[in-house]
Order: sequence, then C-alpha cells, then structure tokens
Amino acid sequence: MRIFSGIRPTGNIHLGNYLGAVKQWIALQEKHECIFCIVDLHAITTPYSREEMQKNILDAATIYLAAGVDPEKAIIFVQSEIKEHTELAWLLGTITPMGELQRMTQFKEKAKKHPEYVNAGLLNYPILMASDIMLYKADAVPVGKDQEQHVELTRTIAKKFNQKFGKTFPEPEVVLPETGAKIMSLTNPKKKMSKSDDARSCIFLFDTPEDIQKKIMSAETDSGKDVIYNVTKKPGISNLLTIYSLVTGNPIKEIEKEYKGKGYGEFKKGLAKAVIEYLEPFRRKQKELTTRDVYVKEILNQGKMRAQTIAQATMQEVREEMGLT
Ligand code: AQP
Repeated sequence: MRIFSGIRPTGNIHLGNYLGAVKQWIALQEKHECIFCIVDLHAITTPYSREEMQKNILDAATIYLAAGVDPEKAIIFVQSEIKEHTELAWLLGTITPMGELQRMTQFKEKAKKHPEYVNAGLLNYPILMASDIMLYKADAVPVGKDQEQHVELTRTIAKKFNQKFGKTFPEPEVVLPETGAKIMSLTNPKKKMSKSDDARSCIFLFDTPEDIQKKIMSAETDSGKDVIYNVTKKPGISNLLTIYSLVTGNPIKEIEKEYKGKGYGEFKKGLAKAVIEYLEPFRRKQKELTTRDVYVKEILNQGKMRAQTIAQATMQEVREEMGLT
C-alpha cells in the first residue's frame, strides 16, 4: 500500500495532531511506502506570517523527525516545491462540483473563524488535498476525524476521474485511529484541540513539563467528582481519560478504577505526570535536531527528488488522458 498524509506548517503540533495523525504514520511506515508532506500551500489559506513561513516549514520537518518519522523509510518533502500539486489541483477542479466544496464542514468552520479571510483557496482546499493524495496514487490516508470528509471527497473525485478518463487512480481509504481520532480542547471539550486556538487549550508536543502541568491542572472539567468516561455528561473528563489511556496504554476502565473515589485533582496530577513522561523523548530529540538545520534541509531535498519522480510520472499520464498533450 502507498500512504500519503500531511500537516500544515502553522506552528507547533499538538497532542491531537500527534495522536490523530502522526502516531499512525510511525506505525504505518514500518510496513508501507509512506509519503509525508509539509503542506505549506494549505497553510496560506488562513492568516499566516510571511516572515515565519520558512522557519515553520523547517520546524515542521523537525517535528516529523522528532516524533519518529524515519527518512530512510518515508519520503518527507515540502508541497510547494513540487509544482505538480497545483497543476493537478487545477485539473481536478474542473470535475469537482461547487456544491461539494460549499458543504465541507472545515470550510464553514474556518470561514466562520476568519470572516475577513474567506478566500477561494480556502474553498478549494479539498481539491488541493485530493491532488496531494492522487498525485502519488495513494491507497490510504491516515488523518484525524476532522479530515475524514476531505478524504471522502477525494474518493468521489478519483471515481469521477476514472469514469471520465479511464482507470487511473485508486479510491483512497481514510485511516482513523481507533481512539484519539478527535482530541478535544482542554478549555472547551466540546471543540477539537486546534493549534490556532488559545495556547492553554492545547498540549504541544514540546511544551515544558511546567506548562503541561499548568494546562492539565486548569483543564475544564465537569460537574461531580467521579472520574467516569461519559462523553455526553462528562466531556472534559472523558477527553482527559482518552489522553491518559493513549499515553499510558492502559484501558480507560482500569484508569477509572485507579481513581475511584480520589476526585478530579488527583486524576489530573496523575495525567500530567503521564503526559510529561510520554513527551520527554520528543523534547529531547527536538532539542538535538534544532542544532542540525543542514541535516533537516538535506532530508527535505532528498524527499523532494523522490516525490518529484512519482509526481511527474502521474502528471504525464493525466495530461495524456485529459487530452492535454
Ligand atoms: N484535535 C485533533 N484530534 C485528532 N486529530 C487532529 N488533527 C488536527 N486536530 C486534531 C489531525 O492532525 C493532522 C494535521 O492537522 P493540520 O495541521 O492539517 O490541520 P489543522 O486543521 O491545521 O490542525 P489544527 O490544529 O486544527 O490547526 P488550525 O487551528 O490551524 O486549524 C490532520 O490529520 C488532522 O486530522
């Protein structure tokens, strides 16, 4: 199987990005051909800093490596360096119905969040994402729940292309983690954890132990004091239980038993300790990598060359099929 996935270089990555997407990448790279992209062209569809973009791209690559992506096993590259992404996106745009784009939840949410920044790129985001995936003829796309709808649209576009121009693309499957597909915000557990929200709502992969402790101890909890998993009645505690279970590997039922009668305070202290321990190796690796810019750039360069070979071959085929050569 060929796997494709990406993250926007919009700053630090949080536990939701890691548990929803990157953790799956690390497991998948052991058995499959993996392509992981730093999707800078997606990052510019929402407000961003031009001055910080190159630093954010390098940081994203460092994050991938620190989190365990192995450049010997996976291709890591920057989206805008392969021009075929935008070329294929244009072509796919001509077979994508407008209505499909307008009904995308992420478009509606992001348009609401940045009403001053509702641009055509934001509407077309899912076409560019379809192009990212289809350019490499990926069979599967490991993402968090919020991206599921975009992968479904990619399937629709691939199917349409195959019907119209002849079988060319696989219809890619979405790969969601069994737990952790949607980690919720610490300050509002009814919303997903999001990097562009208040920093207190996210645990970033490289937060200091002090910050992690502070954020978890002040995380929003629910009425009552029993540590019980119940998403409707206790969304805050349920989210924290999910995180606890994912970072320790202990089933939620066991954690509930461990904290029976001990209250939220004790539970949060235990969770903070577990998260700090879990993230310690990431912090160490990131520190080491930040002094090795040249090495990280070389990995991106190698990745670009490997990705380009695949992308150019696909585009050649697509142009012919669409009658463009
Ligand atoms: N809360 C989450 N729980 C599980 N998975 C998540 N993902 C995002 N948030 C959660 C998954 O992380 C991958 C990369 O996300 P992205 O950077 O492409 O998406 P994003 O929308 O930029 O992420 P954020 O944190 O929500 O940022 P902003 O605030 O900028 O929109 C994807 O696979 C995504 O599913």
